[in-house]
Amino acid sequence: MRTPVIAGNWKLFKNLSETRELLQELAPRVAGVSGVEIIVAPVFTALTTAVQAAMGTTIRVAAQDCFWEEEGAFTGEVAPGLLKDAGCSHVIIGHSERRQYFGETDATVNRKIKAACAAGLTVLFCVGETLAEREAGTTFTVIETQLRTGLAGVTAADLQRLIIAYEPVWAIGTGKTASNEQAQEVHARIRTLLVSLYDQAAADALRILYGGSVKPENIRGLMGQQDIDGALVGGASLKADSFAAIVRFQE
Ligand code: G2H
Repeated sequence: MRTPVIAGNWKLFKNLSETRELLQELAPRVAGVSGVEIIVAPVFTALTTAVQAAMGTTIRVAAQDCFWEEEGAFTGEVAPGLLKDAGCSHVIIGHSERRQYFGETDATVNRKIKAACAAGLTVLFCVGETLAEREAGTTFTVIETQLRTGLAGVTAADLQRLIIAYEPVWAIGTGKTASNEQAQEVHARIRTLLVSLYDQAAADALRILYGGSVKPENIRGLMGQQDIDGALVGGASLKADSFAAIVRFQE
């Protein structure tokens, strides 16, 4: 009942010609796939190139971050409305790399989510625990805080513009994937929390993606879990063959 989402986070890779090339390679490989939402998130400078290259395909374009104000003296920032204007439909907010290297906090994530929803973007809201937090047994408390703070003031109507991505930090770019069961356990806990924050229907409708070393080899097992509704893919989204194989997980 929840349409799966496969999103490629290209991080700081691919210039303009590489962006065009990757989308040209990807488009025929995913043409004809139905019932899966396909998203790619290139760097800011390549967003309009990606939007143009994806025209006429079912591939949608996301930014990797945004600011919470629409305009003003904020040197270096990009407003959600400008992303919409550039043709983006989605934006990733709260990725662990932003939290780890760029001072992103649950409070700034919250402001960004509300601004992005107000601008009409769909948000891929990332949460996840570090290895130290998992080993200390605080995985769920960390994720609960990220969710409660990140979603503060986010209305039930806004929630329809949200996709959550659970990305255990220890599984990102490390080649270590959470086991299907480890991921499912957290996804189920996230959905239960959403029931208490909103209601059962809203929680049932919301897509929760898994992210962290997703590859063609592990996507089927992950997608076989009841509460895993898709994937946020980093490394394996940088090659058309591997990303297309992930998109085509049902075949
Ligand atoms: C997690 C993921 C994409 P990777 O950051 O968001 O990257 O698949 O390379 O672990």
